[in-house]
Amino acid sequence: MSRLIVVSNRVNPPVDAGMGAVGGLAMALAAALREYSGVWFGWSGETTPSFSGQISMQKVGGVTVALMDLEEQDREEYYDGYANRTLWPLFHSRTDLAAYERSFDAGYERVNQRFAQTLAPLIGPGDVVWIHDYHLIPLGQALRRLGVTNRIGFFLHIPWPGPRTFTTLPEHRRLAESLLAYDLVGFQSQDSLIAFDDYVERELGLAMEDGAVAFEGRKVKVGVFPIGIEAAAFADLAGGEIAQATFERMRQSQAGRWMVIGVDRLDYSKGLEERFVAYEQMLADHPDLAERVFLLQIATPSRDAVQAYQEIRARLDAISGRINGAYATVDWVPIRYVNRAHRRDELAGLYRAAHVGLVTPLRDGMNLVAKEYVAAQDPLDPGVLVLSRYAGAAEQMDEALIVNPFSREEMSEALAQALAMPLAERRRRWRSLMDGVLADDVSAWRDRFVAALRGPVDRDLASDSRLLTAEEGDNRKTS
Ligand code: ADQ
Repeated sequence: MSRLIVVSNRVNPPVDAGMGAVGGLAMALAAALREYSGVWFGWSGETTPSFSGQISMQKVGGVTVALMDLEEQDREEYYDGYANRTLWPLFHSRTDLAAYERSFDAGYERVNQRFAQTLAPLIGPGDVVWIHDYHLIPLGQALRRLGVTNRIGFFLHIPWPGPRTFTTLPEHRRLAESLLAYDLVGFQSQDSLIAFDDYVERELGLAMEDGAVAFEGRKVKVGVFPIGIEAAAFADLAGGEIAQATFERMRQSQAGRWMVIGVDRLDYSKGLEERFVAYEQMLADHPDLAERVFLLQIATPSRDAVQAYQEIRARLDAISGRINGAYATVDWVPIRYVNRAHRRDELAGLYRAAHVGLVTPLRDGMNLVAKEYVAAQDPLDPGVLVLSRYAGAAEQMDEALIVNPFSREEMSEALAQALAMPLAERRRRWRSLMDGVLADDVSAWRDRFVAALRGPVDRDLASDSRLLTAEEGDNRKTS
C-alpha cells in the first residue's frame, strides 16, 4: 500500500493516546499516518549554524516523524518573516500589518527549497504527499522541479484573501501559480474558494471548470474541505472526570452568575479588542446585567517575536483593565482575562460551564473553538454560540447567533439575546449544530481530502481525457 506523507512547518504528533495539550488536527493526522503507515515531515523548531539537510527519524506515539533543523536566518526570514509577518496578516486582510520585504520572500523560497531537497529522497513510488498551510505553498512546485511526479495535495488552513488584497503582495503571481503544481488544492470555506477562483480568472486569465483549473497542460482539482474536530471524543472528554471537576469549580466561583467564554490564541485576527468593547457596550446598554454576568477570556500568547503581537497584548491588557476599572465592584470582576494555556479536558469543562461561547474573529479560516464549544455542551442544558460571520465555521453553523464582529452594537445585542434565550430554543439550535459537528468531524475531513487526492485526477490534458489511477499518475512525468 502506498504511504501517506504529511508535511507541515512544525510536527506535533500526540505523545500518548489521551488528550493532553495536542489538538484534534494532530490526532487525526497521526491516525491517518498509522493507517497508511506514513511519515510526518517538517521543521524540528531547532536551528543549526549551517543547514545540513540531515533528517532525524523518530517514532512518536506510533507515528514516524522526520525532522530537519533550519538556520537562524531561516527562522527570521521564513518563519517570523514571510510566514508570520507577510502571509498571515495579508491572508487575514490586514495589509496594514503586512511586511513586504524581499529578504523575507527570499528566505521563504530558500526554506521551501530546503524542504523539497530534504523531503524528495524520502518519497517512494506510489506515495501520496499532503502539504499543509501557508508556510509551504511553493513546496509542491519545488518537488515537481526535482522530478517528483507523485500525487501531491495542499490544504490551506487560513482564509484565501480577496483578489485586491492578494495583489498587494509583490510576488502574488508567482505564489499563486506555484499552487497550480498540485494535484489537489483544498480550502476551508466556499468564501476562500470563490476568492481564489476570482483571482485565477482575473489575474491569471484561467478558468475554473467542474472544480478544476487547467494550467500548462494539466488539471488541478480545487475544493472546499471544512476541517472539523474529534467531536465524539471531545464530547466524551467534557463528561469526564477532570472536565467535570473543572465544571464544578467554575460553577462555584460563578456564584449564580452567567458566564460568557472566549478561548483564542492571542492574535489580532481573533477580534479580541472588538469583543471586549462589545461586552463593555452590553454592560452600558443593560445596567440590569451588572454583577449578573462575567466574561472569561482565555488568550494564550503566541508569536511573541513579532511586534504586532506584543502590541495587541499590551492593548488588551489596557482595555480589560479599563473595563474592569470602570465596572468592577468589591465582589464582581466583569472580565476575567487569563493568558495561560489549559489542558484540553479542563477546556472542555470550562466550555460546558459557560452559558455563551463568544467566537468573534475578524477573519478565520475555520475556527475550531466554535466546534469545541458546541461539542462540550450538556445536551439537556446547552449554552449558546455567538459566532462571527467571518469565521469559516459560519458557513456550516448557521444555527449559531451569527454576528458582524466589526459592529459592537450588533454583538452587544446578540450577547444579550444569547443570555436571555429560552431553554427550548437553546436545545433546538444546539442539536442542529451538534449534528453538523459530529458528521463533519476531523476524520471525515481527512478522509475526504485523502480520497480526493488519491482518486481520479485528469492530470494530463495533452494525452487524452481518460482518468488516471494513482499508480498511472505516479508513473508519468508531469513537469
Ligand atoms: P488557529 O488560528 O490556532 O488555527 P483555532 O481553529 O481556533 O485557531 O484553533 C485553536 C486551537 O487551540 C483550538 O483547538 C483551541 O482549543 C486551542 N487553544 C486555544 N487557546 C488555548 C488555550 N489557552 N489552552 C489550550 N488550548 C487552546 C488555524 C486557523 C483556523 C483553523 C485551524 C485548523 O487559523 O482558522 O480552524 O488552523 O485548520
